[in-house]
Amino acid sequence: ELEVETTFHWHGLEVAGDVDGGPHDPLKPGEEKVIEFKVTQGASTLWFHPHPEGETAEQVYKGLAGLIYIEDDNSKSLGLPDEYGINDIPLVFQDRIFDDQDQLNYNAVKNEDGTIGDTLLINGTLNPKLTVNKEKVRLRLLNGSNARNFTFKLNTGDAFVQIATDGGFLNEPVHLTEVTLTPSERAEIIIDFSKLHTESDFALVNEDESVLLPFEFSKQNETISEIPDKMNQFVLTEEEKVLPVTKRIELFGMMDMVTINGRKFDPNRIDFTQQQGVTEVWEIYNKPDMMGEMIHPFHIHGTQFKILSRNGEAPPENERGWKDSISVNPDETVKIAIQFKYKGVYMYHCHILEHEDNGMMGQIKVE
Ligand SMILES: [Cu+2]
Repeated sequence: ELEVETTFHWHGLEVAGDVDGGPHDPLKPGEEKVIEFKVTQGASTLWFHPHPEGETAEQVYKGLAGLIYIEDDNSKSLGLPDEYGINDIPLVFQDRIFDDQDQLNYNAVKNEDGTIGDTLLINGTLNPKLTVNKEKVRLRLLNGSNARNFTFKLNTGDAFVQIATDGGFLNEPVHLTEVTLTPSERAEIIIDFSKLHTESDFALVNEDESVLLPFEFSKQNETISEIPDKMNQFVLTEEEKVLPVTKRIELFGMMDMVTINGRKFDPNRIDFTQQQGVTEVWEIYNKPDMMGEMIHPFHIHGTQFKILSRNGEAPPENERGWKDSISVNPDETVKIAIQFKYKGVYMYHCHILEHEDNGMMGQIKVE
């Protein structure tokens, strides 16, 4: 019922290009469409948002985004906290600016380098808080912001456990005191509220200690859940480790001067091709600009990939799992092993949404 064109993109789903909801598949005002696909990947927390050419940032900013849960036999048998809203909590983090009429006015606050808000919404809620039992609680974190990065940590400095990346469970739980998510990245974490050193003023905070989500405790009965030692069978094969680089991606620029491999998006140009089911190694480089430098979160449609290295080093433990988006730091080179299960034309792009809209995007045809 929108007055503008939109598309339905399933971020992280492995589906054929013709149902992926890229800018080639607009739905016009008043049109209806049935989009069908079969889910053929493992348990994970994915999301959906529109992807119309040049208009993605505004539509996401105004609220068109949500989570998708995939469950499977493995996720149901692990014994992880899984009571929705009780000890399995979806948390979508988005920053916004409200005008003096308390409205979202995207065009008044739009920044070509990524719109940053002064007000945090979690699941669309202002001043949120979360009431939990003193038990293990699973938080499914999505950075759904247009451009802001978040570093999640506890104000007490306590550790927590990361159990899943963008595309599924890690093999083993990873103990951390903070986790950074750039736009579109997800992490599932478990906080053990029965082992805390404090009773009050407990909160999830950002890198600068600003409160993101305060916790309160209820007096209900807790569930005893364990975090298993082994959760998945993610493998980096010997073959994948020695494959030559066959595709190079260079991210460059700021504001509306952003490019990939020196070019802006052209819907009529296919930038790369790859064979269905064949693994290739891509090298992604964030080339610093004389004017400045910034992290670009890089996303590829229609697949989940594996990080081989960051600047030649093995990725951190909490990135040794399926990914569909990666933060690429200035002057950093990231190598990934990637294959596509299905055919079609897919986008790859910077997930700072204004950079995407400004043409920091390319197309790969899988044949
Ligand atoms: Cu960017």
